[in-house]
Amino acid sequence: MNELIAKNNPVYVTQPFMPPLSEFNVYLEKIWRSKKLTNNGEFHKQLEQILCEYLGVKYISLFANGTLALITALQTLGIKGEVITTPYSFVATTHALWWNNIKPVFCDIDPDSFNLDPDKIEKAITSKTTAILPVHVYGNPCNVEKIQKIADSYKLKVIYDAAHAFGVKQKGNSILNYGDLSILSFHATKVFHTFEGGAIISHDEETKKRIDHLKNFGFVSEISVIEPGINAKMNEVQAAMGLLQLKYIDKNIEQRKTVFDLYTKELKNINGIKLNEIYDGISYNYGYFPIFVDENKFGMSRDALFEKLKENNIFVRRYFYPLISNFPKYKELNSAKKTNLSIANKLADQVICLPIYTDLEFEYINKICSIIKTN
Ligand code: T4K
Repeated sequence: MNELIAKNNPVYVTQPFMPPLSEFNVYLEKIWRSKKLTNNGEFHKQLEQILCEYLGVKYISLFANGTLALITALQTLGIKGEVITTPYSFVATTHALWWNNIKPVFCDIDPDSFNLDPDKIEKAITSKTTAILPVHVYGNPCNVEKIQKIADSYKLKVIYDAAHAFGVKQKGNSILNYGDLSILSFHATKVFHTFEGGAIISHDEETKKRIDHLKNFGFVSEISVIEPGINAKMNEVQAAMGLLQLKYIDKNIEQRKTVFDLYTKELKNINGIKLNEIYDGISYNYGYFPIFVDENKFGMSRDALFEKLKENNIFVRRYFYPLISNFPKYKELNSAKKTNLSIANKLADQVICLPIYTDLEFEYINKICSIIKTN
């Protein structure tokens, strides 16, 4: 029986940041009084405006969740045919293509950033390709310049799944400013959350308007519906949580960095454990702490380590295992063959994401590291 991490108080891969309830109650009282619960309410409007300023982007449209934002982003640009994407992501990335009747074409990833390898994209382009859907996995920026160059020369659209990349900047510029559109997730497990939630970042007013119509059934006025939109609106309680989260976001990211640095210090020289590299010139959000276990060098398999942590009441996640391309719905696709995705398959078999969140106690981090070290 572990004394430090007790069964009735387990450690999870993440925990949402909960602002003081008294502060949330102030928002709730306003919502109660106004009786405006959803459909572009006051808090919704405020959050869109403040997020634009905080993130350094031109236009943002809030959504009920990140998956609906992804599905709508593809609708907004009228994407059809085939889209090149990464198998190393949460299933929602590929599911969004499926929901739009688009064929996913999987492309292998880069072993250091864990993102789509731009050098392998061109080989996957066919006459049916209309877009590229990369993911900034764990908040690591994709090679946005190279991807844009390929997109420009083949006249393809680029939609970034930036679900993990809230606040990430490259040379001072938001990573969300690249590509035609980017989507965010504000799920409870994310660095910034609104219980459930998401957003699309766009770069011009016309596109922002179109997105806003599409997330509201296609309505452009009380009696006019321009096309079959969906109901993907964020409600006022979600928006209020977002406003409150923003008050604490810088401090929260700073605390996450402390956790990230402590893990890095403890785990950086272990034979058979590879860490997520951090590069100069990038502001990270420290949303995830993936480690990659090379069984031959480490002397224990990833899954054995996963079980050992579990026995100690530490519930980690293997993001992203299984690979999306190995799920029954997608595995028969030509591009899903393991020989086409060797790096993604290898990393998916090695990955464990360790617990990381704002108020994770240092003694727990030390305990987790000592379990890993005494394999
Ligand atoms: N694209 C990418 C690249 C994504 O990663 C995601 C979502 C999306 C798109 C889609 O965005 P959304 O439609 O979700 O907005 C979680 C999340 O459900 C999912 O949002 C996220 N990615 C994915 C990476 O992780 P699970 O199945 O691992 O979540 P769950 O419920 O097992 O939570 C993990 C741990 O977090 C739990 O063990 C305990 C803790 N937890 C969780 C929740 C929900 C809490 O302490 N409180 C909570 O309320 O998928």
